[in-house]
Amino acid sequence: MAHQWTLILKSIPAGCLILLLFISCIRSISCIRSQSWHDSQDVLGKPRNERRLWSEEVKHPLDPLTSAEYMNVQSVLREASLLGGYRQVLISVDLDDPLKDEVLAWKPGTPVPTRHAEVVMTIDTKPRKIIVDVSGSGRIVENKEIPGSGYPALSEEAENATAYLPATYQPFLDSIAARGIAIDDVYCEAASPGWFNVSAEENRILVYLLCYDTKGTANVYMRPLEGVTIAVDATEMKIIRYLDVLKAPMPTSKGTDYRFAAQKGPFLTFSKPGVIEHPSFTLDGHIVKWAGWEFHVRPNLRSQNVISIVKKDGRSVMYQGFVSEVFVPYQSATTDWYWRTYMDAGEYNLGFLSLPLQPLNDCPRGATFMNATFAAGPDGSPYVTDNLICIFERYAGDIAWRHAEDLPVGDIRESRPKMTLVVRTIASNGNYDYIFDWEFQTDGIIRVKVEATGVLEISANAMKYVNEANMTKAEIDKMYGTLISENTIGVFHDHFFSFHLDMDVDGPNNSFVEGKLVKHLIPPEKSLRKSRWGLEKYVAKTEDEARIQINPIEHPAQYYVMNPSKKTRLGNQVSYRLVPSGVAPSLLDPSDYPQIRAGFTKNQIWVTKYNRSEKYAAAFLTAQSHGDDGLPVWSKRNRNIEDTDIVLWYTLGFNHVPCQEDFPIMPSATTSFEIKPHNFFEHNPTLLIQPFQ
Ligand SMILES: *[C@@H]1O[C@H](CO)[C@@H](O)[C@H](O)[C@H]1NC(C)=O
Ligand SMILES: *[C@@H]1O[C@H](CO)[C@@H](O)[C@H](O)[C@H]1NC(C)=O
Ligand SMILES: *[C@@H]1O[C@H](CO)[C@@H](O)[C@H](O)[C@H]1NC(C)=O
Ligand SMILES: *[C@@H]1O[C@H](CO)[C@@H](O)[C@H](O)[C@H]1NC(C)=O
Ligand SMILES: *[C@@H]1O[C@H](CO)[C@@H](O)[C@H](O)[C@H]1NC(C)=O
Ligand SMILES: [Cu+2]
Repeated sequence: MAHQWTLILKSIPAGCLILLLFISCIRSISCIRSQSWHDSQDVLGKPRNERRLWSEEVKHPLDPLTSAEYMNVQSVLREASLLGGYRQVLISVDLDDPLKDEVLAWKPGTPVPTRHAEVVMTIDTKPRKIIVDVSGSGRIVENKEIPGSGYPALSEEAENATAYLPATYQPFLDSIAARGIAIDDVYCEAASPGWFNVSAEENRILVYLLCYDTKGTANVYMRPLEGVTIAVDATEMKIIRYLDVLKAPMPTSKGTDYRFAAQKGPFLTFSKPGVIEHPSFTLDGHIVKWAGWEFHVRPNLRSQNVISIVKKDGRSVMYQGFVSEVFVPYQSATTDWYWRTYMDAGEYNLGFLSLPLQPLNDCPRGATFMNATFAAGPDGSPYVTDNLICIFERYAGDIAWRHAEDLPVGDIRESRPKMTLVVRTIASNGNYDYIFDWEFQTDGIIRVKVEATGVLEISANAMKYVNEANMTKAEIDKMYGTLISENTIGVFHDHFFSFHLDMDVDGPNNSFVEGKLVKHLIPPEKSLRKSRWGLEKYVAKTEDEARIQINPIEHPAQYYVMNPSKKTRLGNQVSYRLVPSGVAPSLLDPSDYPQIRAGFTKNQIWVTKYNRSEKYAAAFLTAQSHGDDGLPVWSKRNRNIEDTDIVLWYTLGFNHVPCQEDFPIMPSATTSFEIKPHNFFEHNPTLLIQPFQ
């Protein structure tokens, strides 16, 4: 979930950050407002020790928009009177990818296809997509209402301005007075409320506010104004519904501070890790080359980054991979909690939420950082987020392969180090931080790792609860979570991450294969063995046949994306295998509104026919969406997916039962999956790794 501090922090006017007061907040925001694009460049120009990539040159069709292109968009919009007018809200500007065919046909060194920007706005609350041709002096080539029930991500202004409304709203002032909280200590942030088919809330862009008492702690999320619900119409900038169902005092701030400066020691210290002084990857614009891998990586407002045109040893593996959606439903149905069913990518834009990666601790020494130029509302001015992405070579002490034996002809002691290349981004979604790694291995595996860390969204609805031993079972059930500190409940919730994996294994036309592991009984006359397993492969013909709930115990299987017209020298079908992990069910009922909206969580695997418009699993318009668009709807079209361009969707997840170790800050919880070559190479592709001497 999001809040306005992201937009303050990311532009680093250091003098006006920290205080979480309404008043200083206004100051901070004017700080960023007055900061022009050129100031940002000055920030960027500061000498640093890290290598840094920040290309403002378009060398490749998929390179992100440059500041000049953003400014071109801005002037085109201004000319068309689309900026700042009555109820005209600019939400985002990003590259509109050229057609896949054009990108694949493009040859380095030749002019790139015409560059287009995709502008998302709401005009009189109606979402619109405006495509601007940014070549020459620029022009609008498309300006259309976006179909579908939802809204785009919260606008910067909505996030900002709505958070101030409670300060002048008498019922709210009464609520904080009843809790003994001073208005100057209150901090509110905007959250997207989901959709619950409540007629009073239809056809409005809504923001719900979550407010906290900042007194005595930097860990504001540990001191929520429990019981308070503030629903705001973000267009009218008006509170339309206010509830305070719990006049309870706040939990104490004791023990909530996790900052280093607040710890007393003794500290756990480590010697400085070794540095890979001369990493063996190269960067040319946004193209990364390492150990036979080649791919394009770019910052992206919605999914943080997009990895494109991934090749190994010159052969195509994947056209594009990115985080398609995130879904975090909390498992409490009380009046002040039921709506907390966040979709962080579509509702907030993960790239927009990003704060700069910190050298040394976010990414190891020797990492290369990539800055991002983004543009968002209200006027589409470009701004820079430093260190959005880091790329580094990793040696974690692991082994790529080894073998040892004592032979009459001489002993064998062969072992090869496992080196990998990591592309990392971290989204700071309000209380939570999500670390996304794309890790490329020498053996052809791409490991996609997600780590959730940060601070829990807690409930303070437990004033009399300081020890479960004093509670009845009914009282424990009514916490909908775990007591993680005195009067502090970590509420049950899930984390789902949908990945869009447009696999192009040795070319765009692929098939999806489910290889079922099947038990065979063996008659007694055939063998002393009574059973064995064998592999039965099914090629999915339609989207229907590729909706899979992974169940390794009852339905063991392997999953491949195969190129039906490519075979190895031994006649095996050239494939990449999806190796699932982090399999978690969504236990919400299919009729429950959040589940309708996040229907993609029903299956871990989906395969769809490639369609340029079908990128985001919970639809392009996600906020307050009704589930009338998105992956389940596309899949229901039941298109042919055999020997054609297909997209593999994988949903990684975990059901989070908080525990005391998650307080006051949560140790990283890690999940990952792999895409792994399977009869793609003729033999182990890592034979040529030279051992360390
Ligand atoms: C944020 O809100 C404050 C107070 O209402 C206002 O002064 C400021 O201009 C707003 N900034 C933006 C970007 O809307
Ligand atoms: C929403 O509510 C209306 C009116 O009560 C009802 O007709 C409709 O079926 C509901 N929609 C969903 C998806 O449940
Ligand atoms: C609560 O439980 C703890 C641990 O069993 C016990 O020491 C304490 O006396 C109990 N307090 C009350 C008020 O029952
Ligand atoms: C491509 O996707 C869009 C959006 O879902 C849809 O309107 C269109 O019909 C799709 N085209 C095909 C050929 O499936
Ligand atoms: C891929 O398959 C489509 C049909 O789905 C066909 O039109 C196209 O020619 C094929 N492309 C290649 C490169 O084989
Ligand atoms: Cu969690």
